[in-house]
Parts: sequence; C-alpha cells; structure tokens
Amino acid sequence: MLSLKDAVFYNYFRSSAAYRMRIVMALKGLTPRETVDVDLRNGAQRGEDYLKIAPSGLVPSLDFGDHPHGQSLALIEWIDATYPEPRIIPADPHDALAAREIAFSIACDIHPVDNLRVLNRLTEQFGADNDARTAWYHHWLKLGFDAVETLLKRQKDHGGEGPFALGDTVSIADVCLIPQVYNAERFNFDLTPYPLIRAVNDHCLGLPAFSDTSPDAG
Ligand SMILES: N[C@@H](CCC(=O)N[C@@H](CS)C(=O)NCC(=O)O)C(=O)O
Repeated sequence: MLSLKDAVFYNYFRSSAAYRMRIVMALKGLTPRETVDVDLRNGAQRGEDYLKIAPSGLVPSLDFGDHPHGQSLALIEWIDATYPEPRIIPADPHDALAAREIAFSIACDIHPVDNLRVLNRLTEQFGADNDARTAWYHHWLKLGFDAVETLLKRQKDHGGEGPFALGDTVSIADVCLIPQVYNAERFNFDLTPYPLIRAVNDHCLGLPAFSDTSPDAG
C-alpha cells in the first residue's frame, strides 16, 4: 500500500495547488519522507529530471518511488481515503457534492486560466504587458469568485451556519479557496465585494494548518 511516509513531495512555496496539499497534510498531521522544492521562477518544472516525475511539468506531485503521481485534487482524494481523520471530503454525499462544487469552481474554472504558463503565453504570443496580464487574471477571478460567493451564500441559506465554506467543518472547499484568495491578494484583486469569501478566509487563516503552510510562513 502506498504511504505518505515513503513519499517525496514536490512543492513550490507560491504554488496554490501545492498549498492545497500542504494544508491537507497539516490538517491530518502528516509529513512526507522528503519535500523537494521545484523553483517555478527558473523553469525547473520543465527540466528533464522533474518531467520524469511529472510529465505535465506542473507542481505538486508525490513520488512513491516507482509510482509518481500528480494533480493536487487526485492526490488530496487519495490522502483523504488513506488517512480519513479529519475528513475533508464529507461523508454525506450531498455535502461532498457541495464541497466539491466549490473546490472545482476554483481548481477547474479559475486556476487553470490564471496559471503562470498561461500568463507567460499571453506575453509570448500576444505581447501582453504586465497590466494586460493582470487584467486577464482579474477577469477570470471575478467570474469565478462571483460564483463562489453565491455558492457560499446558498450554503448559509440552507442552514450551513459556521465559519467554514460548508458550515461547521473544514472541507476541500476551504482547502481550495484559501490558496486562491492568497493568490488574488498577491495580484491586488479587490475582495471587498466578497464578504463571505473573506470571512471564510479570515477564519481559516486563524488555524495553524492554513497559516503555517501559507507561502508567507517562510
Ligand atoms: N491541475 C493541477 C494544476 C497544477 C499547476 O498548475 N501548478 C502550477 C503552480 S500552482 C504550476 O506548476 N505552474 C507551472 C507553470 O505554469 O509553468 C493540480 O491541481 O495539481
């Protein structure tokens, strides 16, 4: 059976997909055998050595020796199934659906179009300068956060009272949301229109699993 204790975690401190994994491991008190930094600033993700681990050229990934795997959401699902306490995919199927709906709105709809390689491609192919790159980023973030804010409101309207995205308990929705908010702030995105997102973010950052694993934690 695969074990996290035998795995090498390929990480980058500013990667929001890797931050998701750091949060989940911290929530569950898990430490991989080794953490290796892949410096996205100098293109290490496309280096020959890392491509042998991760053919996508993206972080994060986990290498279990003969079995390297990538994709943060797939890895998080594996971690949750293997180390269930505390659960971050809710046991109740409807709650799990709601948690994944918020998580995927971020990880599938916002994150891919705002990724470093996409922003770089805008510059290489269309000559986008920094302002144009930021405008692109803000455009997709606004569409995505408008939707997520509405989903959080629906949770509240359906009795999901509590400080997390789903109410009383932490879930994969918070695990995806807090890194995306970190990123939004880094790109000077105005979060004023999103009181529910801000409230969940403030609450989660009061917990060590979120704050100690933040890119700002050093
Ligand atoms: N769907 C992938 C996305 C991974 C991803 O996009 N990682 C970014 C950092 S957050 C990356 O490695 N970017 C490198 C690049 O754009 O060249 C996952 O969830 O693991």
